[in-house]
Amino acid sequence: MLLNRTRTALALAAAATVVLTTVSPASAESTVVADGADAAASRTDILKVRVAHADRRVEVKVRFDDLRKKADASLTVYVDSDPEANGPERVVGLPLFSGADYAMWRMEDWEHVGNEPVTCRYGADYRWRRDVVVLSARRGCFGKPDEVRVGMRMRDVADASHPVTDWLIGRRDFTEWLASGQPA
Ligand SMILES: [Ca+2]
Ligand SMILES: [Ca+2]
Repeated sequence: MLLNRTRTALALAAAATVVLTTVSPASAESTVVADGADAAASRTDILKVRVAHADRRVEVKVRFDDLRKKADASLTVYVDSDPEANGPERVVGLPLFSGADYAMWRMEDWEHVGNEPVTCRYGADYRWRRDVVVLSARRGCFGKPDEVRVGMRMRDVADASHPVTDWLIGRRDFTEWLASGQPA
């Protein structure tokens, strides 16, 4: 009996340590969204997304069903950084195949604005064998906002007569707002 109580106390102590680590004010806020296999007609069905707002950058990790170098699909990632202005302020278009380029643009009211892509530090890492794409952008790309939230849409036109669209969560939906790890 005494032994059991001791074990419980140890377990509680370990749990408390984990909580303290997670709520540290200097840590980045992150969220994971499981989108599920709701676009199974496409190999690039969005399955799971992790967004982290760190002190210097925003990182978006997307896992697909089956990412291949030969495909006819694209991912559009929307980054909302201003709650006062309708829609996302930035959009990144990424090919979901090998050999094409990605680019970041400005957006207002869900419309592209400007004739030139945004010039700032960002990049995409394609992990083909893991079916993962990681988009990473410096916070300066978004004007170093207090909070960001991210939405995205996959579009697959491999079968032109049956295009497949998969929005994360739902059409024009976003993750929760995520504060930066940067102290105010
Ligand atoms: Ca999905
Ligand atoms: Ca906005």
